[in-house]
Amino acid sequence: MIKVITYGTFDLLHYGHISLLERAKALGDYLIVGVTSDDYDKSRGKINNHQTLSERIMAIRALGIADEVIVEEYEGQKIDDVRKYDVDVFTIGTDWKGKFDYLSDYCKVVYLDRTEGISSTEVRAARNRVKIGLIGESNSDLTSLDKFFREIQYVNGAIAHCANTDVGDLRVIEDYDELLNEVDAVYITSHPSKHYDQVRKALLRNKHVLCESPVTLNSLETKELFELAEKNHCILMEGLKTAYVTAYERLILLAKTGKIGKVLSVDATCTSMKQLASYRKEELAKNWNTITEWGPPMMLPVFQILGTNYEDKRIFTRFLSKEALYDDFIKIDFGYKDAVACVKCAKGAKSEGELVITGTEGYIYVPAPWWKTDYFEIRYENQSDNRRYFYQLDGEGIRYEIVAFTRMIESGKNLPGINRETSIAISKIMEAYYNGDVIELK
Ligand code: C2G
Repeated sequence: MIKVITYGTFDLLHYGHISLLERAKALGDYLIVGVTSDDYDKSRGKINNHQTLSERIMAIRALGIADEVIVEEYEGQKIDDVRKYDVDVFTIGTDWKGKFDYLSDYCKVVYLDRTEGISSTEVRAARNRVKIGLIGESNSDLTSLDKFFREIQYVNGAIAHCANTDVGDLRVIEDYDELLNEVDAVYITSHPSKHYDQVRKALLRNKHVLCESPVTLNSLETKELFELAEKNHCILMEGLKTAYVTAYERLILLAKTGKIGKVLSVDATCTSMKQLASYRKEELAKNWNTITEWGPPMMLPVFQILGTNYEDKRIFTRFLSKEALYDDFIKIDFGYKDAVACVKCAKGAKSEGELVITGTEGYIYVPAPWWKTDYFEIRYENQSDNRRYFYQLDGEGIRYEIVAFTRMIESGKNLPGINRETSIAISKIMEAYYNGDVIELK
C-alpha cells in the first residue's frame, strides 16, 4: 500500500484545495491530510484564518477524499509524521517548490501544480471588509492611532476607511457625525473623558465600537454602554491589546487550571518614563495620566485570574499636578477573601515591568515588558520542574485584537477576550480615582 501525506491550512475550502487533494490521493492508495493548528499558523504569520481548526477539519473530512486527518502543530512535525506513519510520498503545491526537498531522505517528494486564479486570501478578500473609522487626537502623546493604522494592514477582514485627524494617508473627516455616516465601525483612542459620548453616539447609530481601555471613567456609564450595544445588536469591545497576546492568553489559562496550585497573589508592574516635568498644566490635563494609560493593562491579569469581587482596595497616588488630576505614580492594593493583588505603574518613576503570579505550588514569572510578551516561565521549588513557554508575537497583539473584533462583527457574537465584568471593574477603579478615593503620597 502506498501512503501519501499532504499538509495545509485549508481555510474556506475551495476548488484549488480540492483539486490538489484529488491529485494527492491519486499518487497512492491511502491519503493522510495534515491540517495546521491555529497556533502553528499564527507562528508562521497566518493570522487571518476565518475558520477554526475544527471547522477546517470537518470540511476536509466531509470531502471524503482523505483516509485520515491529523493536526500539524509544530515546525519540523513533517519529518516526525513521515516516519511515524511510514509515508511513501509527501506532496504539496508548487508554491512550496524546493522548500521540502529535505524530506526526500525519508520518502518521495512531489510538487503538484497549484490551481491558478483562486486562493483563500482572495476568497476572504471578496467577502465584505469592515470599514473602520479611526478616532483620536493629534495632541495625544500616544501613538495608538498610527500603530492601529499600521496593524490593520495585516488583517484581511477590516480596512481603515477614514480618521478624524491626520493618520497615514487616510481621508480626514473632522465632523464625528459625518464620519459615522461612512463607516461600519469605529476605533476610539481619544482621551478617556471623551469615550462615553463618542461610544454612545456610535452605538446609537448602530456602529460597532472598539474603544481603548478604559471604556469610560464611570462603572455605571460603562455598564449602560454595554447594554446599549446589546440592544442595538452592535459589538462593543474594550481595546486592551494585552488580552490578545497569545503568551498572555496561555499563562492565564495555566494559572486558572491549577498549574501553580492555588493563586494567592498577582503582582503587575509597568513604568514608562515620560518627560512630563516640562508640560504645562493644561497640556497635562489633555494627556492620559498614569492610571488611565497603565492602570487597565495592569489590572487585567488581576481581574482575569482573581475575579472582580475583591473585598477592599487602596489606591496610592502621587500627583504631578493635583489640579489636573495628573498622577505620575500609582499603586493599587486589592484584598480578596483568599488572595491579594498589587498593581504598580508610573510615568514618572522606574521599576521592573514584570508580572508575577504566586501560587501554592509554584509561580508564573513574566519578564518585562510583560504586557507585550512572547515568553514566560513557570517556576517551582525543584528547579528541574521549571518550564519555559514561547509564543509568536506580532504587532504587540494589536493585529490579533483587530482580528477578534472583525470576527465578532461577522459572527454577530459577543465573545471578547475581556468580559463585561472586567471592563466594568476597570471603570470602577477609574471612578474611585476621579472621586478622590485615593491615598495621596506627598
Ligand atoms: N493550493 C493549490 N491551489 C490553490 C491554492 C492552494 O493547489 N489555488 C494548495 C497549496 O499549494 C497547498 C494546499 O492547497 O498544497 C493547502 O494550501 P493552504 O491552505 O494555503 O496551506 P499552506 O499554507 O500552503 O500549507 O504545513 C503547512 C503547509 O506547509 C502549507
